[in-house]
Amino acid sequence: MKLLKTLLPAAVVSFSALMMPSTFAAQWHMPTPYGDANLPTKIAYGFAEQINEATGGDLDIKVHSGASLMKHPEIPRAVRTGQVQLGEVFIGIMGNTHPIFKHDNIPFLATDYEQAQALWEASKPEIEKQLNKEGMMLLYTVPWPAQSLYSKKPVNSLADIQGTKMRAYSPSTSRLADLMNTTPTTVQVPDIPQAFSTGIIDAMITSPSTGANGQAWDYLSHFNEIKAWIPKNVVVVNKRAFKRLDKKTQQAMLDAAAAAEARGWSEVTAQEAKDTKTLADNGIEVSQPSEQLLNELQAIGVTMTSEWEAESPETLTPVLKAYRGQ
Ligand code: PCA
Repeated sequence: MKLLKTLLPAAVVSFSALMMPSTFAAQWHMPTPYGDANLPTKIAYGFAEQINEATGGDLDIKVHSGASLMKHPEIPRAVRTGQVQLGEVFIGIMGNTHPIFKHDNIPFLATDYEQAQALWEASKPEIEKQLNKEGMMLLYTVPWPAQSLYSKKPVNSLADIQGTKMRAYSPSTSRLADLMNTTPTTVQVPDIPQAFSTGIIDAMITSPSTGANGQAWDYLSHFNEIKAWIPKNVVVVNKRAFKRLDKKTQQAMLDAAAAAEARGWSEVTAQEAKDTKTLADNGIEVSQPSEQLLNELQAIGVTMTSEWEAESPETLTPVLKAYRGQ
C-alpha cells in the first residue's frame, strides 16, 4: 500500500507527460515600452511568433506592448530580477547604469544607418559585458529613425529656442537640453501630447515615428530634420531563464533574434520616409536645418562626445577608436 502511494503520483506524471506534451509548454512575458504602431513593437511580435512556430508552441512569448505590463524605466530591473523573462528597453535610459549605454544618444556621433551600425558593432561587446554583469543577455537591437527637432515655431539657430522647455528621454538628452540653453523635462512617449498641450514642454527631439504616432500636428507646427543621432532599443533576456531552456529552444530564440535585428536595419529607412510624409501630410512644416543651427548643434555634439569619453576613458576610448576605424 505504501509502495503504491509513492509510485502513483510518478505514474500519473509520466502518463500525462506522454499524452499531453503541451504540459511543458511555457509562457513567457515580454514587456515593451512603445505602442503597436512602432517598428520595434511590430518586430517584437514577429520575434515571438517565430519562436512559437519553431518550437511547435513549446515556448509562447506574450508581448505586452506600450508599457502595459510595467512602466518603461522598470523594465530593466524586471528582467534582471527574473520578474519577467525578457523585455525591450531604450538603450539610452540605462545611461546612468554604465556610460557605455550613452553611446546611443550622442548628437552627431553617428547620423546615418551605416554609421549607426558601425557604432553598434563597436559598442556591442561592452554592452554585452555590462548586461551580463546584471544577469541579462542581449538578444537583438532595433534602430529608431534619425532624431530631429520638433517645435512650435521655426528654429534657425539655437537663439530661437533658448529658454524654452525641452523634452528629455535619457540622461544624455537632458545634458543636450542644458547645452542648448533649454530646460530639460523628462516625459515618456504616452505623455507627450498632454505635456505639450499643458505647456510642460515646448519642443522635443525624436523620430518622425514618435511624432506621427502621437499626432504631433495637434500641438506643434515645425519639424526640422537635424537627424542628430539614431538611437536603438535592445531586447534582453534573463540569463538564468535562458539557460534553463533546452538547446533547441535556445537556438530558436537566437535565430529569431538575428532575424529581428536584420529586419530592423532593413525596414527603418522606409519607416522614416513614411512617417515624415505623415507629418507633412498633416500640415507640419518639414524643413532642413540652417547651416548655423547645424554648426551650433555639431559643436555641442563634440562637447558631449568628449564629456562622454571622459566618464570612462579605459572603456570608451577603445570603443570610439574601433568605431572610427583607428
Ligand atoms: N522614440 C522614442 C525613443 C526614440 C524615438 O524615436 C521616444 O521618443 O521616447
